[in-house]
Amino acid sequence: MDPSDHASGTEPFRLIAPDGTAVGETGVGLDPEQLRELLRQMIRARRLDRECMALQRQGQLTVYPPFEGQEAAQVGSAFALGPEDWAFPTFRELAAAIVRGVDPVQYLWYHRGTWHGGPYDPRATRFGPICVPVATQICHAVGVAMGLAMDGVDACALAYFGDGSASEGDFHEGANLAAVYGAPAILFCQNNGWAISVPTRQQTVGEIWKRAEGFGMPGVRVDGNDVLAVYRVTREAAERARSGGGPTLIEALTYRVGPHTTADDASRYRDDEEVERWRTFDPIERYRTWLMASGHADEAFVSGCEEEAAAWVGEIRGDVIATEPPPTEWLFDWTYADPPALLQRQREEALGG
Ligand SMILES: Cc1ncc(C[n+]2csc(CCOP(=O)(O)OP(=O)(O)O)c2C)c(N)n1
Ligand SMILES: [Mg+2]
Repeated sequence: MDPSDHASGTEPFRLIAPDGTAVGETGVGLDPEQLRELLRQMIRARRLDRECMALQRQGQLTVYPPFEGQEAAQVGSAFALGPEDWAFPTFRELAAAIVRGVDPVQYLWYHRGTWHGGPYDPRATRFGPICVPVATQICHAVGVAMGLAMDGVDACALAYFGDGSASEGDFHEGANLAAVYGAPAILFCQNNGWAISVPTRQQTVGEIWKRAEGFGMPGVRVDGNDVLAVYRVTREAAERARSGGGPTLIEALTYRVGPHTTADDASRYRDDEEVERWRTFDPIERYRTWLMASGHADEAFVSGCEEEAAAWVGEIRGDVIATEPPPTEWLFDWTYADPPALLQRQREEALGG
């Protein structure tokens, strides 16, 4: 691997090698149906991600940040959380969102511009609002984790963030606070090599997972394209958090094969060769190979997943396009229990009443 690569340095924890062969204890406590479900969710996620790119190009979404290549990191981690646990996403966690049960049509209202910031109810699935200001959601997750502990709730809160976000003050403040208070938090960094056009090696000299020691919490580097390994380290972190063992920092090494967003031309700052090399570490292909070789799935199962995903995405597409703009009064309805006079006046003006 190129020494300047964001995945150089410490070998990550891995259970399945890029060629699909087992290199560790793959018995992670999931039954065959759950093992198949991991593949099904990754296939659905990729199909939906590609459809979102197409919807944006067709003018149906305003802007969209694709996650292709990061399916294992998102599906494996979200799958490891229990129903009472919380997850706080960035703007690139649609795969994690669907695993948590967020309605993808409601999620995509954000990218359609029909409504702002988190149109789904975050409490229903314990999945926080889409968060564009990078790293702020880390503090939200740590705050919620501290609240869960104070309320005596047997649950944890996971914050998703990227390699670039790990340079923000919010990361350091959130991580330190979580460690000092022993908060049941998981700081889950998807190191995908880039923060828009800035490579990871220009963000940090050391390895992100190693910062855990300085904060005083366990840290782990995992192969983010190995869904079983991601599942296992996240589940361990969640169990530790819920049993009073405090926070964990996880660095999942992965790669975004697409552009930063549909507003970005990645060919201006990175080589095609790098993308092609990472395509050979494809998370879905790796897991499919292992799952079939281990006898837990066959061709019929895989093609069934693909057909089901195509039909599911077709419905989402129709529902997204059919979405009417929400009523104007909603703009004024959700901030104040008792709206101040100025807002009342604006509401009357906007509604023409
Ligand atoms: C506070 C803040 N600063 C800058 C930006 C512009 N911005 C959007 S995404 C991004 C890079 C994020 O990189 P990373 O954390 O690695 O996440 P990735 O996009 O790779 O998933 C930046 C700088 C922002 N949204 N918020
Ligand atoms: Mg990044």
